[in-house]
Amino acid sequence: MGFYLDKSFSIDFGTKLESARSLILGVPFDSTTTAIPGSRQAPLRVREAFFQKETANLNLYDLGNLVCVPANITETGKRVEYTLREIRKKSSSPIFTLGGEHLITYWTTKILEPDILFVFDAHFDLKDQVNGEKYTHCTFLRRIIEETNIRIIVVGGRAFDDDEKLFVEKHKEQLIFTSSFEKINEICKDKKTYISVDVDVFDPVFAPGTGTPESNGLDTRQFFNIFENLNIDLLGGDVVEINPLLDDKANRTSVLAADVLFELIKKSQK
Ligand SMILES: [Mn+2]
Repeated sequence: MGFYLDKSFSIDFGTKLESARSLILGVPFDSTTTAIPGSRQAPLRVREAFFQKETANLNLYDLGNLVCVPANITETGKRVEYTLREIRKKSSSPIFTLGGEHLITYWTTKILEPDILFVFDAHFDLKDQVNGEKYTHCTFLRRIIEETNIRIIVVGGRAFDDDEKLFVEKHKEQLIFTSSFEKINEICKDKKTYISVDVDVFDPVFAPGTGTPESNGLDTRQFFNIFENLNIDLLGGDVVEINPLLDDKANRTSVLAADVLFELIKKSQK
């Protein structure tokens, strides 16, 4: 293992892959980004912020960054899938991915095979294609619904077109919109769950550093309140769409993403 992993910017937590209880993987890929690219810079910036967190009581291992192929969706996808399969041979611990763009979730869930995919996102990401391309950060959730039986829970969705709305109407069994943690806990009971957090779920006041911001989003208290009350069995997750090139001087969005990652990892070690 290791051919597609670059350890140059990984954090040394003093642990071993085989014995760690949670794993971190960076996937610096942003080639299908429709508005403003730059999320490939995020794994580095978010790690910088994460390094400041109180991780002493956590048992985690940083795998480094996947070596992506810019502008090559197919090859990058193959590498993500191959690498995750190789990691799985050595560890069954939950894997948390730092994007990069949201298409990454399509690849990671394909290998990790959760029962439930729980998505925080301003966008539905249910478009059929973007200028003819089927696999993009605007279409990934539609592909997952078409290709798998994974049940999807969406929190924070507020940006969509008529076609996406129609798709939602047709897939009400598989695709659930709710922000009630009681309902979410009920759906996730005894199921393997994967949580994907697109930082544009937050209001741009809290997360300005993202490529496709949408006003009227969640505030941090609303988000962490849902999060704290979740009682779920996590097999992995991701934090995506952070664009450090659009962030403020305090790296506000990367700091928030590091906080989200921290909470995900804590939840996986309960
Ligand atoms: Mn989004």
